[in-house]
Amino acid sequence: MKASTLANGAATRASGAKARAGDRQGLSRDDLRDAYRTMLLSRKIDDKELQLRNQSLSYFQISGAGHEAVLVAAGRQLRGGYDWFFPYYRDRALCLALGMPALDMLLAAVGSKDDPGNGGRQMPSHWSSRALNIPSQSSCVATQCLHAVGTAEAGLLYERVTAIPNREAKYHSDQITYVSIGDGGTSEGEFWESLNTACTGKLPLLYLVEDNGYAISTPVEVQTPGGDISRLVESFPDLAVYRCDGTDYLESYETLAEAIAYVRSRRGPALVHAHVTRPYSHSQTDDERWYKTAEEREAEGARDPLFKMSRFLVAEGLATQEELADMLTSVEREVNRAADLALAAPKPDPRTATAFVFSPDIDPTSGLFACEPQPGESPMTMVDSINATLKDEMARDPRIVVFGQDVADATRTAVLSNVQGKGGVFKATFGLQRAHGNDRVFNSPLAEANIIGRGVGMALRGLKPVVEIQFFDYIWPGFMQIRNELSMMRYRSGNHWSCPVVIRVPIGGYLKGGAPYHSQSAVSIFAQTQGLRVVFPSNAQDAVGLLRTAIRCDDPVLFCEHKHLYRQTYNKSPYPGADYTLPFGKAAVVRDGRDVVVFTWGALVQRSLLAAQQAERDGVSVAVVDLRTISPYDWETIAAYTQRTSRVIVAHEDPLTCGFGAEIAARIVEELFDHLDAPVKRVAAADCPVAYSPVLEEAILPGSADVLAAIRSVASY
Ligand SMILES: Cc1ncc(C[n+]2csc(CCOP(=O)(O)OP(=O)(O)O)c2C)c(N)n1
Ligand SMILES: [Mg+2]
Repeated sequence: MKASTLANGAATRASGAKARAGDRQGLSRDDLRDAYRTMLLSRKIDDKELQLRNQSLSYFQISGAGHEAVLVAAGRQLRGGYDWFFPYYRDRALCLALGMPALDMLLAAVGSKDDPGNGGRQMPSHWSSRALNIPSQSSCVATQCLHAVGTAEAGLLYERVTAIPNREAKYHSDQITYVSIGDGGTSEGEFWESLNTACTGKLPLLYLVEDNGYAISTPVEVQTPGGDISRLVESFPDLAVYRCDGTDYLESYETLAEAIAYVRSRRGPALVHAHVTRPYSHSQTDDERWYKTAEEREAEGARDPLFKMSRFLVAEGLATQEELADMLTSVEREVNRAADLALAAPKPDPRTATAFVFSPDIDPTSGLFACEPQPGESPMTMVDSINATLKDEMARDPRIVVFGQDVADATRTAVLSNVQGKGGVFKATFGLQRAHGNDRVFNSPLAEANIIGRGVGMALRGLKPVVEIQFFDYIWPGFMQIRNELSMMRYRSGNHWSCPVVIRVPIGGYLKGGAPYHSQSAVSIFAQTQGLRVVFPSNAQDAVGLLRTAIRCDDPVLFCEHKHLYRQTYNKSPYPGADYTLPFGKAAVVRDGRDVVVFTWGALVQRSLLAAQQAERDGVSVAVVDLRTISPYDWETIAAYTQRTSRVIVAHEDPLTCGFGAEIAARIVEELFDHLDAPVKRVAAADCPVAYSPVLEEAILPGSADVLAAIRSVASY
């Protein structure tokens, strides 16, 4: 019996369909036997991987055992290479049903270079296939939900932004995005952040919650109040919620058919809550007997999807015991053959270990990005220059989308003709929505992971998100997405996938009243994030050139915009033209000198210049070098000026300890010790947060007096 209710306008279905005799959802004998064979194949690959693991021929195993029925039911109704997929690590059976060969899975298990998804870089069962539209999966539970939102939105954007070249080839009007997650994973904020946007945007997104009752050893009642995730999400508007016994193939098939039809017809997102089992413990390092009783395990065993399906096939006269035994033999033969091939396949060349941290195709440090400015008439502030650059780039490339908190002129477009418009708390995005429309410039919810995770999903499908995080101080909820997804995608997939998102972020102090949560600077944390470019302009012209390079290059970029520098007069410059770019990793010698060099960036550039002018009056000739980008940084110029002056200062706004100055100083000492006449000196913020009172702020943040003191100290050493 099937119950159907309405909650907040959303169809909420508690599917109670059972595999009834004669009720086969229109599935033929061959359909059902094929489905069973795929379930069996999934289980036997798990068994083979466990064997390889025990023989130390593979290095990690996590099984899809117990989840096979609902996943084959999904995989046989979704379309690989047509729909988009963000599968959980248990989704082996889904991937097989979509068409992923057993060999590909085993190549991943043995860490072969021929692993076509991840090139031997990511763990097995972390699915990836360009042909099937499965972007490489990380190991973080729940981050994928936001990527799924982004790819679902990307389809709608390709549909609506008619200026995108060749857009018809990039979407289908009935295409859907599938994302799956475990009961434990639904506790993560990113799951809920994704539901918000899936529902507000009525996105064509299908969630499958594979509820096996445990997250490693932690039972579902710890994760979910009431222990029932579908009950919790029933109140989300436009979300169709379904439940099924995910160990029952026919019931799963019927439920997914309804959910998929709902999503394909663009009525909104759907969530299927499937109850499954997990007979092989969490992974090969876990033993569920440590926390499950024998009775519980026995009851689970009776619900094993393979056991149930084989019994059904025989009971219905769809297969004989002998035929099932033959099927098992043929599956085992297929798996053994694939394993032999995988074991014989080449391993990665150790010399490739550091390849693909960044794009091998577009090098933002190259001369291609060097050009002469074509200065306009009047000087512009840094924030206006950023605004003009965004406008020009959006006009040039219709794939660019801009979103973040308060970046739109007005979300409610009806009011646009009566109001001035917001355009960002610093007005960096002012007028972009008016100029380029609300499909391309829009406000996000107040959720930083949502912004970056959606950007990842859109970029995976070839859009160019240029997102804003309102304040650097609040970037941290998005740090998981930056560190583990954005910056890792290309590397972990062996260059099969990339997500070159630009994150613009107002940063820094000197605001008189910014306090601990509007003054932070901690670029070294991002410089330590491999795969991410970190850019930090100090003046209007550089901001234009570096932002344009950030947008046109193929790597993820953290673009730091110093709030205090947004509207100074000393760093204004005429707009250098709609094609002005600056290569990354090329410092600017903003002041030449012979005796001492200050390597710096951001707000410390001007402070160092003032200190250098003062030192000059004392007879010390000081060079000031603005690094402009931190990752990559310009070692060539650092080395040249270290050799030229032999007395080095690194000045920055990050706190002293573990600031990027430590890295530069260490490298100078390591490689250029013989050229030094004095210890390398660092000028930095005190090792404490930035306090509210201007008196305290001044004591904490480095100023020109601090730089001058350092100059005097190294000059007289
Ligand atoms: C963000 C994050 N935290 C912790 C982990 C470690 N971890 C891996 S799987 C797992 C349990 C997940 O449980 P569930 O979502 O129910 O999926 P299941 O393994 O039961 O299928 C944990 C805690 C992780 N991978 N990601
Ligand atoms: Mg679980």
